[in-house]
Amino acid sequence: MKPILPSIQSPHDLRGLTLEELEHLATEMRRALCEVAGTRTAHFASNLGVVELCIALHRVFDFSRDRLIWDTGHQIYPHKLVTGRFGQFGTIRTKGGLMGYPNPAESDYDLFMTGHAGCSVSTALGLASGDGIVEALTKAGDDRHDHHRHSVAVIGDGALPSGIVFEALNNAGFLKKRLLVILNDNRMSICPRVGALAEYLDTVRTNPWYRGLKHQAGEIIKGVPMVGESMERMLSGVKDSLKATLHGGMLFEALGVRYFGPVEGHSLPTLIRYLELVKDEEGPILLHVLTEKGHGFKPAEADPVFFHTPAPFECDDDDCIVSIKKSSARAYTDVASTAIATALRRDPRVTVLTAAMCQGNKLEKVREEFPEQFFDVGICESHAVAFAAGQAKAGCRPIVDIYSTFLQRSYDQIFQEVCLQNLPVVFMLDRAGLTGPDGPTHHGSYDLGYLRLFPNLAVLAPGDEHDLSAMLDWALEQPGPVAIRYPKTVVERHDGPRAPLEAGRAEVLAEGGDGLVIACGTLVGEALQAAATLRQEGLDVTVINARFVKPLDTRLLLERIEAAPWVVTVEENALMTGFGSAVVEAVSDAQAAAVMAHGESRPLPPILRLGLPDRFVEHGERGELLADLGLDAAGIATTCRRLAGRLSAFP
Ligand SMILES: Cc1ncc(C[n+]2csc(CCOP(=O)(O)OP(=O)(O)O)c2C)c(N)n1
Repeated sequence: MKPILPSIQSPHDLRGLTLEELEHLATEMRRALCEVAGTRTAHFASNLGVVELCIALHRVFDFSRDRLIWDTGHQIYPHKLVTGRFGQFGTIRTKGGLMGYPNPAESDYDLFMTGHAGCSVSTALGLASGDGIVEALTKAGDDRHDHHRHSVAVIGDGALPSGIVFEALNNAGFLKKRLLVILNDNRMSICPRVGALAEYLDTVRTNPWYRGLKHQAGEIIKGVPMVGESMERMLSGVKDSLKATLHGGMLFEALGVRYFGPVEGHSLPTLIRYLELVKDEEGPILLHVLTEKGHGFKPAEADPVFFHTPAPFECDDDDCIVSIKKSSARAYTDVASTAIATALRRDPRVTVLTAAMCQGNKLEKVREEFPEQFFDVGICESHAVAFAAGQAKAGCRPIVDIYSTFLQRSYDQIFQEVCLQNLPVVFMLDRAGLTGPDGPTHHGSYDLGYLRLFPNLAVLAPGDEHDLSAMLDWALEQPGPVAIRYPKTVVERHDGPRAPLEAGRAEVLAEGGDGLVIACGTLVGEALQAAATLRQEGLDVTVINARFVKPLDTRLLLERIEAAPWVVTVEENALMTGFGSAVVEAVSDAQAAAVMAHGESRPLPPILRLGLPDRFVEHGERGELLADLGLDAAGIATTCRRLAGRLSAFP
């Protein structure tokens, strides 16, 4: 058959295709997914699993008007392929290319830029509500609006347990708006799903045709005379048997959301039939679709955890993996997981919590070795933090291991349950800073700002591998909360004598009287490289590894700042509210205090802050992004030369 995918300019082109052609299209889409995943790390198994669902949705609905939200957005690739982006598909997750998540700037078919799980039902319900209001206002005489828009959310069983999903279902059941929630149940989060809801869904899977049987039960009841004890017995018998064998969907029905399914998610005719069936039903509906993560590519079916976002691979004509280009370099995440394992081994009161990121946090070995001290709470970051607070109050020493960007979900629990109580919870913020190809939804750009303002909380950023393990050891000895942030990159170890880690103390790594660079976190390495380049040019700068963002080593920093002709602060965090801001605040406070104490103000050097600008940073390799933002060694050196008035000599 002639290739179909290249001819799909928009989902409207699916309308004219036969079932056989649609099935062929599914095969071509899987091939396109394999080609991309073979060349670069990209979301893969989740996308293979939704190919038929995506085709069926675009066949039955018209999402140029109807609303479609893919929860999280990591399974958006098939949707991109049928919404006019096949030609650019090879650029996905590269700088300047397509995003690996929905992006409204790329297509009107992508409504929200997302990458965090759990919000699809809320936004789809909001769209249904908002569309209802706006349609009522614009309806009079406007025949362009010939049908009410449908609103559809597709959510995985991994994202389903997020608390916000139940907030949305609760609201949907009450509002009774037409809303279709598709539960894409592949029995997997990134790792196998966990939790009581997972067990519930397993029982639902084994109880097919709930709707049909409920209907039958209704028919039986209708045929029984409505009197006497026998009717009561009959009703309670029906109720019990419904409970025993048909309780699939009860959870949703109790919330006022009608449940349909489960249905086979790789059969196009079945999916199309069911979508047609539920399309025009009134009120909120949940259609339970069973899919297989990695479907259609045997290695991914066999190991969906690895193939969630695999390293680039090569396969032969029989789809057998021939080679995998895995990096052997140690990353900060490896160092953190080793340090966590050591802490768990040393003290049985130490626990570690992950919110469905066991694989990303490289905690698989910890999970195996310390099953009693390891907790995967599912994609429920707010719960994770409040749960850790409870454990800490009970006398444990919990470590909350959550990516910087996802910890944003727990803001209020960090404030109330942890900091306000001054409980000894340790936060390990992985992926703090630019995460690279995932882009704006995943960059850990804000944690220094959102953490450093809480009383009681110490905030640390390791300057290298050596710092990270020492910081965890230090944190576990503190009586209050501590946050440690580290990026998604390979580790470095700085040469030369190192100062031992001490509370609130920075360390000087290079000495020079021509200028001062105060670096926070792993950009210390770039700052040291910049200093080495500048030294060759005759410019000697001091480099400080800040280590503590809070409490700041104000004594050392102020002493050095006062002596320096100019100062540069460097961080991989939003400038506003970040580390550099903390330094400037400290300097300003010290100056005001000196004026008040002695009536004199000392002249201070200019302080230039390097960090993330006040805009969302696009996707690209971390190195490319750092270079663009002037945060790599070359960029830091250029800034130093400018401040030193040496730019003309070294352009
Ligand atoms: C708030 C939040 N926490 C964690 C993640 C990381 N994450 C991305 S996809 C995923 C698994 C989602 O599972 P599911 O919803 O079942 O989708 P599937 O990949 O199985 O299709 C997780 C944990 C995230 N994107 N957002």
